Amino acid sequence: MPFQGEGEAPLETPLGNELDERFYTDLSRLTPANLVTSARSFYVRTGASHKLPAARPWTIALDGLVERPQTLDAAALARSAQPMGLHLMECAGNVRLTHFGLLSAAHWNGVPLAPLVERAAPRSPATQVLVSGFDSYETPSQTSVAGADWVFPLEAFRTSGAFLATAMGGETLSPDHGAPVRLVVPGWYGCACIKWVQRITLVDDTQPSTSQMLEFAVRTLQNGKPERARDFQPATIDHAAMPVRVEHWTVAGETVYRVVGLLWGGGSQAVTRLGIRFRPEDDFVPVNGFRPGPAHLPWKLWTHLWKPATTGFYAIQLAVMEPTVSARKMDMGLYVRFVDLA
Ligand SMILES: Nc1nc2c(c(=O)[nH]1)N[C@H]1C(S)=C(S)[C@@H](COP(=O)(O)O)O[C@H]1N2
Ligand SMILES: [Mo]
Repeated sequence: MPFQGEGEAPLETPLGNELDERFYTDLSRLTPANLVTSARSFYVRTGASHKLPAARPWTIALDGLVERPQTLDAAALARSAQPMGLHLMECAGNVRLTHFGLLSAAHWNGVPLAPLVERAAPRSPATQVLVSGFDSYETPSQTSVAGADWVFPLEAFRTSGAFLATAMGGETLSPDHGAPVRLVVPGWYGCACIKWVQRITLVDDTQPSTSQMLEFAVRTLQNGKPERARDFQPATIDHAAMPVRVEHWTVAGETVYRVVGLLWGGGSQAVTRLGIRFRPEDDFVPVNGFRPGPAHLPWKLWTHLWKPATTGFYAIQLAVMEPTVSARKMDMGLYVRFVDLA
């Protein structure tokens, strides 16, 4: 069944240029046996700049409030890169109008960032790290603000397992995904996962928020637009769930619908009860094919057999039926999807 009200943007097709380049992943094809997005299907939000210096060698300055400034060589990082696991990325601006296609999960190779920062020996006033990427384009953007820098609390790299990635899906990073080196911060929105990393600077509490942080303040659910980076909440992804496909079956002459969906976000916090409803005035009922597990990293599929009483227009919404779980965007209705059973 097609989802209604999701715009005309084609999936898995390169669209636009440079800062306005987009590529939307087709999530409807996910199956339990294939939960990994291939490198060529992985979403793109911002393509490689035409001005991107094809600098060989590419180096990353690691300096600021440190005892031992470092110069990281991208080729050396790629040689020492290790498998970092299967991690999901989601754009904080992932919306219904583009089929929620700014969401993908892949295997990454890279180098953990926390030990690299340790090696530079941060000096006492350093409390935060500014990661800066190349972000200058030939074509002015219609929708985005240039500048790609994010400021992280020092301990965030350790707790999140952040790494400098040099490969995705077993392939060297493509230009559009941030070659030669990009940041991946597991559990954080994509806006913090800076591509084309050029500089890593240790800074103190007075560091102002960057244009990228301010651009994404609303979409990462900040309290206003804090002037200082230290007043930003971690841009982590809450629990979220949505249907990715509604299947229509005829079984022994009877019409049955099967809703297949994703559950993701929430770090390593497990979900034991997932609810679903088909009309805003209904109560949530347990998803009948949901198998609670210890964790659902980075994402997991669920199914729900549905026998609607009548034809009509339905709004499918999910909820975590546990009061201690934070699922703000899902609870705001941002992931509701519509089907029309004519
Ligand atoms: N230098 C730079 N890095 C960037 C961006 C950007 O515009 N410039 N966009 C960010 C956003 S908003 C997202 S969602 C992710 C997307 O990464 P992907 O295109 O590889 O999926 O990259 C992030 N890193
Ligand atoms: Mo994003």
